[in-house]
Amino acid sequence: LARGDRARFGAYFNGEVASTKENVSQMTEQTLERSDLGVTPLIPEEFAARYRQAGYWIDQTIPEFLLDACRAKPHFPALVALSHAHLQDGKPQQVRYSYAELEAAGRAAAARIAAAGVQPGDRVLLQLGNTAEYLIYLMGIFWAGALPVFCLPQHRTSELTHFAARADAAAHVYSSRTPGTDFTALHQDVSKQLQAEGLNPPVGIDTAEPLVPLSDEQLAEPFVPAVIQNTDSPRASEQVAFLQLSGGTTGVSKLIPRTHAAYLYSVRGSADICNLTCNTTMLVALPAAHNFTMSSPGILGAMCVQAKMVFAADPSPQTAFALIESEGVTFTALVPPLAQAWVASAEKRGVQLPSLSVLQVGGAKLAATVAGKIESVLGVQVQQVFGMAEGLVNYTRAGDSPRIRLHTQGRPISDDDEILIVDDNDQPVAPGEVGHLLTRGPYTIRGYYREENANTYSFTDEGYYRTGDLVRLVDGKYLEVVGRAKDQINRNGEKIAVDEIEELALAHPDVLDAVALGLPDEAVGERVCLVLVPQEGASLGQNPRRTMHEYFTQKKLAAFKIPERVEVLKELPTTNVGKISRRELRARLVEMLTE
Ligand code: AMP
Ligand code: DBH
Repeated sequence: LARGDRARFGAYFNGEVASTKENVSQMTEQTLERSDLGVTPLIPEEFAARYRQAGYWIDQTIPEFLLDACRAKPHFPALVALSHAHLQDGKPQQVRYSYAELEAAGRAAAARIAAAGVQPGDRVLLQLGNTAEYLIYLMGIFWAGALPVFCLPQHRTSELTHFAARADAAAHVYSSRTPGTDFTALHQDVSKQLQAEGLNPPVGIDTAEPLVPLSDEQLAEPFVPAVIQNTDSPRASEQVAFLQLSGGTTGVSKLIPRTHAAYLYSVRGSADICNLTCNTTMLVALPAAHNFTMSSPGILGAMCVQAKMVFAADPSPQTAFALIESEGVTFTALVPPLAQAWVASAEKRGVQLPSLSVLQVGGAKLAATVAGKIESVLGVQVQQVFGMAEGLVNYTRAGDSPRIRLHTQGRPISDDDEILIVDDNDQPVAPGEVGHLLTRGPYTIRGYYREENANTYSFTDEGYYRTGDLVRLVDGKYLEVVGRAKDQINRNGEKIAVDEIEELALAHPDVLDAVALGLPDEAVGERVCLVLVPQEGASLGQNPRRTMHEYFTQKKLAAFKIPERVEVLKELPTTNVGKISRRELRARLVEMLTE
């Protein structure tokens, strides 16, 4: 590793102005003097010392963890998935990898990524569906010493340009065989957009192109993954390992800097709570890049114990039930609307899933009635998972009573996860009362990546993360999520910040005012609804929904964020005299529109 690279990446986290791209456009809106600009800040040493002492943080990086995982039981089955680099009759072929084969493929991917010019410490946009290449290139990025930025396949130019600029991404990993979208064109569009902003575009890496396998001699060579120093911390394991996305409470998704040691603690803790073993067969049906799918216990949890992973190309009951049967799946995870769809489909078709023992549900609130049906209809135990990419993850446990399992969202992984439930003035509410959930602990971040402004209101002075969730304590230790104070729409577990939608809508020449809101929906949890007030004398056409759909598509926004219902009003209803609270207004409109 060249000294210069280290300094270059270090600069992001220390707030110095060092990199070439750093100085240009976009980022100059931020004050670059603050010493905590990057990680803002890392967990303070007094806490870090405690977490090391308790054995939560061990001196292992994710690249080392991945290598150890592959070498612990090399001949065990690791992965069954579709591959875009291996075709059969022109279609993605199902491939199988043992852990040793996974290591070989991951090292070939690392070689390709390095050959593309990616340097240790660089950030790489990873934008793949649930294919074999997702895991192989994820390992490749880590083993090349780079930091993945977990994008979703649904992201388009609008989001990708933002992430690439914010993370100063060196590469964009995608598949040109992703059905329905031309990713080569998308990559070019993002590059063009970045260039127009005076930024360097990332190099494109198309995973549909087969990897050049390493020779036996190459594989026999000792392999040490590159490790990068990107903060002042002397321990590589306490450096930032990757950037995860937040649904965020305001604006476009923020980047979440997670460190190796803290993240791996949450992974080991999760695998343990979920009783994963090398006999577990895990179906990965939710998008692989989600924090839930990656770590709760998800892909990394499975690798932790050398379990077998089966990737579903989509989470539909048709696809998933067939894989559960053919591969003997024992464990899987869904968001509530999908869990409901599985129950309905199993009921209708009389399907039994005898191999499946646990169905995790998380990402949005699960209704107790649906939780009950999961158990009675599917014959599996439900496990509720209430987590966030910022850190804190709660689980119901196998031994919990049905009352706890069906009606609460569980309790934290760690005894050292600190929970505060407070009122609007940050004062603790009485036990059992509803309040805002604040948290800090051994795997919860203390700040977003390069978001100085957002960090001042997303975190308290004592370093607690303001989750934006309204919760209450049950039996002194379980959390029940009763609502949400943050302005966010939760569609199928995908979080959408309302002001990202509102800001874009307001940029439309015929729009005077706009409020985005989530309307309750059976199929996806919540649908994006946009309430518009047109400019005087302007019209939004015969079909405002179509007008806005075309407009948002032209703005190159991920399709899941595009309003599915558009209402036009002469004026917005006022909430009360004085200051208009948009949140209150939203609540009024939701009430009005769901009547
Ligand atoms: P993010 O910060 O984008 O990772 O999204 C995390 C948010 O998803 C949480 O703060 C909750 O609002 C929501 N969430 C996740 N799991 C659950 C759950 N089991 N029940 C209710 N809300 C959930
Ligand atoms: O919604 C989430 O972000 C989430 C849900 C469950 C999460 O990040 C997690 C578990 O780790």
